[in-house]
Amino acid sequence: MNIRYLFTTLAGLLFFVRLAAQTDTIAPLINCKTQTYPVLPFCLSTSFPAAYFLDDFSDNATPADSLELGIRRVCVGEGFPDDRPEIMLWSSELWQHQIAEVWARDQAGNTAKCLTNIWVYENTNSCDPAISVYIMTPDTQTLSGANFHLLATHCVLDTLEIQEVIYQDPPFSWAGWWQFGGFATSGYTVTATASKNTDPLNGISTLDLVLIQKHLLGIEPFTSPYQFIAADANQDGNITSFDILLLKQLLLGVTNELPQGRSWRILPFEYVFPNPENPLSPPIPEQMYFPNTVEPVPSNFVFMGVKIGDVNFSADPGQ
Ligand SMILES: [Ca+2]
Ligand SMILES: [Ca+2]
Ligand SMILES: [Ca+2]
Repeated sequence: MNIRYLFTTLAGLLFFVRLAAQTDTIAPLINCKTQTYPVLPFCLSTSFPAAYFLDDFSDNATPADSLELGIRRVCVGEGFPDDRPEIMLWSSELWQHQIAEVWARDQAGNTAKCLTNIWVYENTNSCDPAISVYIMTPDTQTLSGANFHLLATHCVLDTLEIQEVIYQDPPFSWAGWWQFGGFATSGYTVTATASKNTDPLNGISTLDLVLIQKHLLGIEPFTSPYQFIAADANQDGNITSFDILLLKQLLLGVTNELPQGRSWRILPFEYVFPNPENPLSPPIPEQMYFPNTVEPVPSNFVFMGVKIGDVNFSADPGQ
């Protein structure tokens, strides 16, 4: 075989390889691991590269190490996940089932994907619970004995529901946070509410009725938006003499509950009143809502609890 023959053959091969690359219409081959158990070091949220979740991947024209890989959770996007070569797995997802799609793209732009089941794992058995609930009162005390309800829906995974009575220790401190075990929130739409409907008379005295009257007459207007919420006994968004009448009937024992059977109104702690002149308008939100969560994962649910009728915040939050 002479040198010239070898050169011609190589040139011919190169030509065909290049032609094949230019006309490549064949998608990459990609095989996901069916199940993976990525371990979070030191319980910390950690990124994992797409390749971690693959058994193998190849292409007819593009070398494997030049294939572009991407990963994202199911239900949160379409097409190749640009700028997502890794997936962040959160400490709040420990022990929970996630599904992600892993993608490969060759140099001609052909794509393929596969699905992988992920169980986020840790091997020290010492990770703290990742989800916390805290309910504060307007005078920064800790509300105890409220019902916490969390509903998380997903397009593929089962609906998750948590319903618990939360007991917290006063006074206000991190120790007062009520915590429960890991809970997958990524890719879910999450609604969280809290309610407490015991002891409707808690904190209500004739002094509260006098204070509402003085506010109505403009003698001593409320200074806190939570006083407005407390004064609206029938929860209709207005403070009127009818609210005073309802509270008076409760004090006199004519009735033994507040309208809608409620004792406390519990709203997201971070709610900013858009209209300080009238905090009751627009209507106050009474749930925390996170649509199709990807990141950051909601893991701390902080509420403000206002005792209906108690405008000077004298109610016992442990009662
Ligand atoms: Ca190809
Ligand atoms: Ca009212
Ligand atoms: Ca009071």
